[in-house]
Amino acid sequence: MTLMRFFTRTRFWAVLLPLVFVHQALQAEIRETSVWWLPRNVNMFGHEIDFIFYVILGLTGVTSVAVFSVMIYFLVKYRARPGVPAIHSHGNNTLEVVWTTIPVFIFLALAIYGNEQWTQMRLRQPPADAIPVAVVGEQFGWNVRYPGPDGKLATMVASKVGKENPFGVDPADPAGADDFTTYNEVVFPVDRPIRLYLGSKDVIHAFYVPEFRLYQDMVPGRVYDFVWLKAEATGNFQLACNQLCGQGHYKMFGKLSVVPLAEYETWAKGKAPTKVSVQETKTTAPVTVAER
Ligand SMILES: [Cu+2]
Repeated sequence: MTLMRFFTRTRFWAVLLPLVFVHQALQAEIRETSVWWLPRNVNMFGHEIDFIFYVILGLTGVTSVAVFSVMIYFLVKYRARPGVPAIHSHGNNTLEVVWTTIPVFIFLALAIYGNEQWTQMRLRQPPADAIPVAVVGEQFGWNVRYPGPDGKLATMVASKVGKENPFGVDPADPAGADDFTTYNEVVFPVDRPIRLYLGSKDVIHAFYVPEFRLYQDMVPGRVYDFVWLKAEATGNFQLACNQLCGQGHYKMFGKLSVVPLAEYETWAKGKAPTKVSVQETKTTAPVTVAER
């Protein structure tokens, strides 16, 4: 009774409802599209992931409606009534076999399909024209390394990743001489495969972009070189860390843009270190440190 009075007589709703609306407005601010449903998908692999999501949602949705309908019907129909004797059921073998066999085949189909999609996403070699991009998480931001005109990234060695060398590269590596780095700024060209090299400087972080349907934990001491993607549409997204990685976790996010190839090339040219600055970097600081 006291609880009822709280809901009906206090200003509970007057306080709660505006909060709900403010929360939704903030959500809309954070997400580019679709506050109520899945964010839009812009990755090549996302179609299959969304497909299996809808299949599972449909199966479990139909099943739960059916189960609850039968349950409520039986609750009412077989309720205790004076003078009506109880029915003692000892099971039904046919029913048992049917409702065990059908789910077995459904789960098998889901497992086989899911396994095949995972193979495509993570076990297949990325296409040869994929642009390599290294992303290394740290408390609390993203170090990003792009190849220069040679299209090659310096080799990343997990054991060399550290405070002063976020990408774990050898400063003498010729492939890395023209690499350039950004901080909390990621730009990908549309319709071009991107091969990621993911790592962490300190604690576990996670590369997570809902619009790419892509999630990968980054455990320190490893380089993840098997994650790749291909964006099919342009747009601005957020690369937000999805592992609680410390007190500043909430602010660990980078701007991620997918742009036309020409725009990407212009952007990269503007970032690429000139020959002179590479020489300077080599003599003054042997290790490339990400820009702040
Ligand atoms: Cu993090």
